[in-house]
Amino acid sequence: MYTLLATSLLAACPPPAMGASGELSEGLVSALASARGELVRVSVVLADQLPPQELIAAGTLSERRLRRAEVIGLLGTHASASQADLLAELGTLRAAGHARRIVPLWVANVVSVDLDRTAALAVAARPDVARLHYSRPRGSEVLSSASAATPVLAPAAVGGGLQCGVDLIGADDVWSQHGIDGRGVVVGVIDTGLCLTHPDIAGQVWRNPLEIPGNGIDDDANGYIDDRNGWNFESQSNDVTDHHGHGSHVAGTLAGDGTGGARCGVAPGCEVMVLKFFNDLAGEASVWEAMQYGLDNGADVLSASLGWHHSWGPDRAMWRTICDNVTAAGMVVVFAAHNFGCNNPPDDVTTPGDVPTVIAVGATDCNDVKAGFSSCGPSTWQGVPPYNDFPYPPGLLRPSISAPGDQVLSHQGCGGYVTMSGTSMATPHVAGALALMLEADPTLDQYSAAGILEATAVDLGPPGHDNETGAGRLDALAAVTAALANGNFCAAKQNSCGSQPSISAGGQSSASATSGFWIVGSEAHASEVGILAYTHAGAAFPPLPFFGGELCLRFPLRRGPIVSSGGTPGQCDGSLDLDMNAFASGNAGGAPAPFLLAPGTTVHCQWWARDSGDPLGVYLTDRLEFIVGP
Ligand SMILES: [Ca+2]
Ligand SMILES: [Ca+2]
Ligand SMILES: [Ca+2]
Repeated sequence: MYTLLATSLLAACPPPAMGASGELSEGLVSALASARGELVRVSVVLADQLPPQELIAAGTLSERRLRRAEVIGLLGTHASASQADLLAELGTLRAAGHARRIVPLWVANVVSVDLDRTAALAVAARPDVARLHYSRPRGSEVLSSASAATPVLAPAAVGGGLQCGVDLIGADDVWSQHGIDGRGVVVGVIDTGLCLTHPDIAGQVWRNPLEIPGNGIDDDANGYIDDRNGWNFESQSNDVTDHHGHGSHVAGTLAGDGTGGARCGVAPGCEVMVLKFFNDLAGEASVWEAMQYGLDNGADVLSASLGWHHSWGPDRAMWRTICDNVTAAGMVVVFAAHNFGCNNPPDDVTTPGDVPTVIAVGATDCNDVKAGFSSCGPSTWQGVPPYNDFPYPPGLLRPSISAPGDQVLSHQGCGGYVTMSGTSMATPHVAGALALMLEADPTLDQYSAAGILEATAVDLGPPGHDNETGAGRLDALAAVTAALANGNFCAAKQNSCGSQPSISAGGQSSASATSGFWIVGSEAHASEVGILAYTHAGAAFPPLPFFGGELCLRFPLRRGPIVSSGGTPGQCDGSLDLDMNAFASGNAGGAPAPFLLAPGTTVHCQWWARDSGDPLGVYLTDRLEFIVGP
């Protein structure tokens, strides 16, 4: 980094949260130098980013729509207050010819704008600006398809075939066994656009319900005029037509319904929101705005078959902030791991596939062999302020999961089919499976969805989660079956009195409070003891048999302190309770796991307790899930 300014004014300000005031990225310094007065695309990152704790608190709201509205409200209010003065100055610079195309974003506190050198220096001097990043234009290398499309196959040539990837992951079994095809789920696809008239996809294109097309009016007041099916963030228009082919192919794997002969789509009932970020020169900020649009307009899943190699100098911190923010709002975010093989760890997985909250997708073939091009993990965030985590080695395990992505047949443009390879092709298989899962259980939260995907994957390569194929190859049928059972697959064992013990929570989980969050077990046998078992590894599916009951927690397990039930002798009217805030802060005995103090952690727990009237002497409650609050 090249620090441009160190004036006494800046020195008097408190240090901002991210970086030093007025930093120009190295790439921007040289871009401005060679631009000879031309304007270059810049991301102006404001110093005042919303503290993640506030979003995490909103993210603990249990109902998805409430969570989304709350997070959008917090982000929008914060950005509009924080950016007002900067936007006024940019408006003045624009009037003087030093700036154009001002796109303020609220999904994180950042403004995308084209600036010349004069304007860049003026903006960099502002104490409210953390850094200016050069949004270097990239071509099709950001798309994670490894090989060019092979020549078109006539629809007749592909017969009525179910495509091998769709077959292998059991998507067709989901349709036939459960009658689930992704209906009612909106998937935002950030790509090169979509040919809306391909007969296999025409019925699955999302329609903005409140926007009247072609009247020149922003009917739904979302800031975009006539955005009937999505938006083109590169040209800032409603023309989402695909002139490349990549986006149409990806959308076909997600939602193609086989009208033309080949059944390519995993979730042929879902709706595809077309988020076009690409023309010849693609910028990071266009993808950020596309993510913001998806969040604001009701996408349940975001799928993007693209990524920036670290050597291209992406603003990794901003990518992570934005991915974390939309995830806190309840969206499931899926990005390709990209096609850089396994040569340069920890830099083979591109940004934002390297973001911990993102589901990063690697590619396999239809024989469950990892595709050679598929990027291997791990990733590291060491040296990326303000995060500086996941030091390498060992780094962050990547990819999250793999799916068929080698020689995938899907839609060609406006008609027919074509074969393409890449993690680009694997990614929509996962997005489609998520659409199926969200139809199966519309209440499924973003963290559980990711957890179920990984827990139900077919392990490949080295045993367990590895840096080649992640959790293994996607199994859509197993994932949907688990989603259908989510929340009720773990039945409590009946106690010796014939009643059903259960677990519940009261108060507010907090990583900082020293009391006030109780995990309560009911119907406990009198005068017996119980222990709370808990884990941050997620729910076990299928559950493990345990003393006549079901243990529904994935290992490694942790245990709380031993507590006593009270109650009337011989009866099951006792209760077990543990104040988890007190326990986590060290005030309630035992040795709490550090993750209880990490806001945003999803914890699963069950009580097991002595039951002297039971032949096996033990009962287990059902399972409770909570998210650690700030
Ligand atoms: Ca609109
Ligand atoms: Ca309109
Ligand atoms: Ca493995």
